[in-house]
Parts: sequence; C-alpha cells; structure tokens
Amino acid sequence: MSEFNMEDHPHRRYNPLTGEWVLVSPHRAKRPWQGQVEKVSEEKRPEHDPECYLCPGNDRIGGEKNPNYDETYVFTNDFAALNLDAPKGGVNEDDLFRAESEQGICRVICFSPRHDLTIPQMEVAVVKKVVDLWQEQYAELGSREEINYVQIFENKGSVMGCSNPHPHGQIWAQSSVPDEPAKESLRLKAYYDKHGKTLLEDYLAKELDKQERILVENEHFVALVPYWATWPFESMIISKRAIQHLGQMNEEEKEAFAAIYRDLTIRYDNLFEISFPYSAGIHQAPTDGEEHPEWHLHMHFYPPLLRSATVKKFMVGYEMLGNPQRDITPETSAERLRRLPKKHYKG
Ligand code: H2U
Ligand code: ZN
Repeated sequence: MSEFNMEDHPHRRYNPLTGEWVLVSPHRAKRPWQGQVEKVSEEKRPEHDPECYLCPGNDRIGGEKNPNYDETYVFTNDFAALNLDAPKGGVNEDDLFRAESEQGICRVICFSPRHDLTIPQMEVAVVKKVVDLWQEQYAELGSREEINYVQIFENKGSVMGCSNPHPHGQIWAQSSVPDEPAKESLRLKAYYDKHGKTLLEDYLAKELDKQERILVENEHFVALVPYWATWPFESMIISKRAIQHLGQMNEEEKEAFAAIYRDLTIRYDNLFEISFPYSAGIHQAPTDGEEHPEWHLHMHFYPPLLRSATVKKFMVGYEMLGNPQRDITPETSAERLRRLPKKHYKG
C-alpha cells in the first residue's frame, strides 16, 4: 500500500466551524465525462424593466410602489416568512412534539436601480453602498428587543430559486439563532475559550502561510476555498481582523469588503462565462445583547454548479443520508478559480 495522500485517496475532511464532515473522492474526478459542457447564451437585460417588481418606480405584487431610488433600496418583504405578530408561546409534549413561536422581520434589498447589472459588474463604490446598507440594517434590526440574529443573504440565479434577475438580496432577522450560525457559535466559543483567539483568526493565518486555497486577498479580507468545502466551487470571505459583526467595520474595511465581494464574483462569472449562480450569506455575532469575542465575521458562497454552466451538483443519495461528498478537491477548485482573469469577461 502506498502512503495516504489527499490528491489520490478517498478521505474525510472535518469542518471545525460546524463539526460536520465531507467525504472527498479525488480519484473519481478522473472519471471520463461525456455529458454536456456547452456554454449557455444569456439574454441581454434592459437597464430598466417595466415588468420587474424591484425596478425603481414600479409596482410590487403586494400593491406598493417602489420609489425612484438611485442607489440601494430596502423594503419589508411582501411575502415575509416571519413577522412580529406571532404571540410568544410553544408546545412541548414529552420532548417529542416541540414547537416554539417565532418573531421576525424579513426585508428585501435592491443592490442598484440597474436591472441589467450584478455585483461583479458594478463599481466598487456602488458595491460599497450595499455594504453600508447591510451595516445599517444589522444595527437597526439587531437593536430590537425581539431580534437576536440578523441573517443577510443573497440568492442568485434561477437554479437557486431566485425569482428575479434584478440584483438583490434579503435579510431575515429573528428571535432565535438559526441552526447554521448556531452550530458555528458553539464551536467558535469552545475554540475561543481554549485559545483566547478566534478559530478563524488562527485558520486564516495558516491558510495564508500555505497559499493552497487562497483566491483573492486585499488589505482587510481574504477569499478562499475552505479546506472542508462541500460544494465544488464553494468559497468563503474572511476578515483579517477578528471583526465580530458588521457594526464594527470601519469605512476602509467596508470598502475592502465590497472590493473582495466584487473580485470573487468576477472570478465566478469568468469560470463558465455566465452570470454565476450561488447562495451567499454573512455569518456574524448574534444580537442577543451578550458580548461575543469568539465571533469572527465571514461570508459563505455556495454555488451549485459542477462542471459547466448547465451541469449542477446534486446533494442527493449518500449526501442526504450520509455526508456531503465531493470529487474535485478544494485545492484543485482553488487552483482553477485563481487562474481565471481578474477582469470580468464582459469587459
Ligand atoms: P428571491 O428572488 O431570492 O426569491 O427574493 C425575492 C423576494 O422578494 C422574495 O422573498 C419578495 C419575495 O417574497 N417580493 C416582494 O416582497 N414583493 C414583490 O412584489 C415580489 C417579490
Ligand atoms: Zn429590475
């Protein structure tokens, strides 16, 4: 038997943020592929679409009219999954039938009045307005008694179930901490208690040393493919300073955050020369009134595509019943993304 190496042999990798494992099967990436790899042609969108419910001046489905906004615009989701009306209460029958009422606020954020642009096609100064708005929203929503967690996210592309190509994101702010950040919170806390530093501070320092999975770096942020990535082209943006939440970000850091968000999504678009779909979101400290020195702000990107603009990865079978699994290693994905031009393919 030869010695174990991660480029050839099946192995499991541990995600220290969630405590979960991913099965990596690099030998399978060498399988011949006879399926499609064609490019898809994209429709050209107008700057303003009279049918779009997010464009300035248009009517929304809920009956309200958008103002003629010229930067970012935020409104309460007309089909909000959460509201503040649910009275406090719950059910617990023998720990087997449990339910709790949940209070929350859901908002939609339009990134720009331009219907035809996406983040990688906007100027950094324009993307910075989005970061400014995220910061304001985190502060405002987080300061409310009922709100203990503010989840900011972006769903991009129809394969991700995004209903509209107009550049936008969402915020769901609620009374409980949802499972994904709650899992991270536990492990960040355990690490901080033991080492007196954040888990991501130490992880990032090691990644910068190794230079195997780094995609883009600027003065305040790094984008990388995490060691434990499950989606083929998954990535993470991590702040160099151990910033706990958006509220602590200064002007320079907000600009750097905008710049790396843009740089990363340019690489993504360049990979298959399409507007690259993903779900992305920011994980940061809960707004429960406690101190959270263990928290370290980061943004996850989970793109569904596997080997072309049309072939997506399915998280099915073993993945639903056992563990997530990937073929191409995180190092190979990082290498592919890193080699792409820095400039957007549309110029
Ligand atoms: P997605 O494209 O990620 O689904 O986000 C669009 C959100 O916009 C969605 O949550 C809301 C939907 O409820 N929406 C409104 O609030 N008003 C509308 O007129 C249409 C869509
Ligand atoms: Zn629009």
